[in-house]
Amino acid sequence: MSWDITGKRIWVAGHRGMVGGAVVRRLASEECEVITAGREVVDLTQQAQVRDWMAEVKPDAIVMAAAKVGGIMANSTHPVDFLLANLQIETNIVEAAHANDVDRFLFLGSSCIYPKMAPQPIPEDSLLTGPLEPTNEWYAIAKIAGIKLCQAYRKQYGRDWIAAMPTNLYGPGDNYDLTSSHVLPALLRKFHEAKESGAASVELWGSGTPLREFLHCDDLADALVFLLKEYSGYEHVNCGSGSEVTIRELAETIAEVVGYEAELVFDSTKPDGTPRKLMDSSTLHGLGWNDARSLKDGITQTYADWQQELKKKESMDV
Ligand code: GFB
Repeated sequence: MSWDITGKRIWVAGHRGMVGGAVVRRLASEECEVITAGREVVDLTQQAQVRDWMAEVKPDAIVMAAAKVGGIMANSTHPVDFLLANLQIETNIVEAAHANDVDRFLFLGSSCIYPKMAPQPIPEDSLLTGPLEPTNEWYAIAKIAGIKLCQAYRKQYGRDWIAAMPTNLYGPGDNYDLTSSHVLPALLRKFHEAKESGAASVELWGSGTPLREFLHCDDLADALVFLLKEYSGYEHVNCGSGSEVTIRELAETIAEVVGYEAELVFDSTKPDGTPRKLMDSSTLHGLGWNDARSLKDGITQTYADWQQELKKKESMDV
């Protein structure tokens, strides 16, 4: 199938986030109209506001990059926030999308939807075949519900809505708060600050042995626009880079990019989470997309982007 994006009005829900921002950047090179709306315009956790806004704007398509997201610590310490807010956002949007006859809807989940001990690389059909990882089961359940909502609307109303499952993401616009962020931005910041202060060591959480797959958000955005145009199917589609590193190896790569060698100190009181979650992205590759940049290149570009952001903030603070 091919969905013609030309002239279409596409709402990027969550445009201020890392993924939403990447999708807006990617759509700039398409012949379409990009619609965005900040929280001050429509609070996506409020059903009435979403209904009214969608009835007024009537987008042709929605890329669902709005979510309550966070790293392992934020997820495991705020279960209500991650389950409730994400359920509210997705149910409000899909219900209003159906009421306003939105043609294409691309739901975004996460690789944490899969069982903790899923076969690796993780195929899409291992969903719901085993217990989830406890640190992020709340977010995972909300995202699984989103996949099921897309399938339910396809089954009951014939909606050509699809779902994509990204792996761990990083890139411009990421969250660098050390308690709520994901590991890659956290380590970039820790090594950057260690270099500035001359600290002898950098503290990491857990054992350093878990394996993680990473994808730059701009590569994800390119894959998402590809799927929006080319994919129509009941099953969700994994979107990964196909390569994984241990957290220790990630730290060593980040040390190299930042240009600062420090002793790695592992805090074993912090959780490791899922030991491994490399996804099988052969469905996506079979459809025709396989264009992820190398982790080293992605981290190098991300560090340069972040340093620019820091300089801009410093100049504004003066
Ligand atoms: O990226 P992260 O927070 O989330 O942690 P997950 C990945 C691994 O990095 C864990 C270790 O084993 C952490 O213990 N780690 C080491 C650190 N040092 C740090 C640090 O300073 N900060 C952080 N954050 N981690 C997330 C889910 O799981 O994956 C989300 O919680 C989402 O819901 C995301 O699904 C894709 O990769 O473990």
